Amino acid sequence: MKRTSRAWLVAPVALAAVVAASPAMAQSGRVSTPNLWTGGAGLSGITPNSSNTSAPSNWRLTAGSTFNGVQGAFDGTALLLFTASGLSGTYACSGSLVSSQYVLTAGHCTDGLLNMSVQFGYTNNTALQTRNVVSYVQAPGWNGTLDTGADLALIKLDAPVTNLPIYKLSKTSDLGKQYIMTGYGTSGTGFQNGNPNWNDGNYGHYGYNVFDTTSDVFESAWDAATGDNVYTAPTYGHTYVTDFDFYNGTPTQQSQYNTLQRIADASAGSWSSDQGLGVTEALIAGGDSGGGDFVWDGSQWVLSAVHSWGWQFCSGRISPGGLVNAPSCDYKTGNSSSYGDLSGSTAVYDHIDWINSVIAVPEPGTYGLMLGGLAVVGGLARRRRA
Ligand SMILES: [Ca+2]
Ligand SMILES: [Ca+2]
Ligand SMILES: [Ca+2]
Repeated sequence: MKRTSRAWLVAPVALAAVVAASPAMAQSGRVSTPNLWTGGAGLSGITPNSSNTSAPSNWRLTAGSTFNGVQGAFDGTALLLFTASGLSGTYACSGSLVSSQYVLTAGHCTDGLLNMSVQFGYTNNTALQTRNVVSYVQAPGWNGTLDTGADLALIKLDAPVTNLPIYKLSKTSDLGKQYIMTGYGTSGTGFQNGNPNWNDGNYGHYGYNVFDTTSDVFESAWDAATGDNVYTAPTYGHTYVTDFDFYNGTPTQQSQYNTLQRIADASAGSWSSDQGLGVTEALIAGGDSGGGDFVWDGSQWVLSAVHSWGWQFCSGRISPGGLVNAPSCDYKTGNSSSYGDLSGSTAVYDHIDWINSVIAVPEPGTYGLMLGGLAVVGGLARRRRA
């Protein structure tokens, strides 16, 4: 097996706060590029991060917010601002705390990394805690190729954080489950043409969706039907795929923009995809790369997957005169995270051993060792008293 894991070390360096002026990148096919951070542009003209019809402020990821009765449930989600070789400017990704000193993010957020700040619970330009990154390790197999299931990296903080949630990792496939996505990326409405924006960039955002299938399943079914050659073999794990279902109460349009079901129908696929979660349905956009998808296990939020890519799959594929002579399932073209677009997230359950080997999370088998250590401490204390 090819192994391309890399380690890296730098002195902590403060990041420039605001950098602008980078040309918009041409976006076709899957996109995993982190987004240029322009510092947030004030709060006028706010648009929600999803199809939510309620006030956008209801959908901000504000510090201390309660989800399923867990106060501050996502305060362990971080805004990552960084510079990297080959990228001009300061870029944004997102990440999730998996030990007191490690954050799990996307592998592509660390390619060529020069320096990075990590801001937990970032709300209205204030973070609960801020750290710098001293090193990173990319997942074995990450070489810049999306859909191999290896778009993960662990970044080490310069000092441990305290009193923030440390997320447990999902140990099984969460296919078919509803999840909540978190991140500090750009926001949009699903109706927009062109790039989502940073109008609400002073806040993180959240929304809901469903893991409908994995990328290898839908891509290989599609290729078998079309010869389109979109398939990438999942060498190291799996990538969950989600569609951004349309919602405004119009049933025919809900069906039209139910992309994953339409792909299944067009390719004799083995999955199914419902018409979405109504006003709570959302999709990631630029800057959300590396952020977490969480499932509820009955008592806590568990980190299930890490945002990897967005894909305007329908554009030019299912359209009038295309594979099926029917309306397109892409509501708007352009890198818009519009209705009908897809996102992919790297499943963490395939990578538990690697993650634990880096962050040294105590497993039940090591409790004995820990207790032994405590006994030694106790012995020392007794000796001092004697
Ligand atoms: Ca969906
Ligand atoms: Ca759907
Ligand atoms: Ca689109």
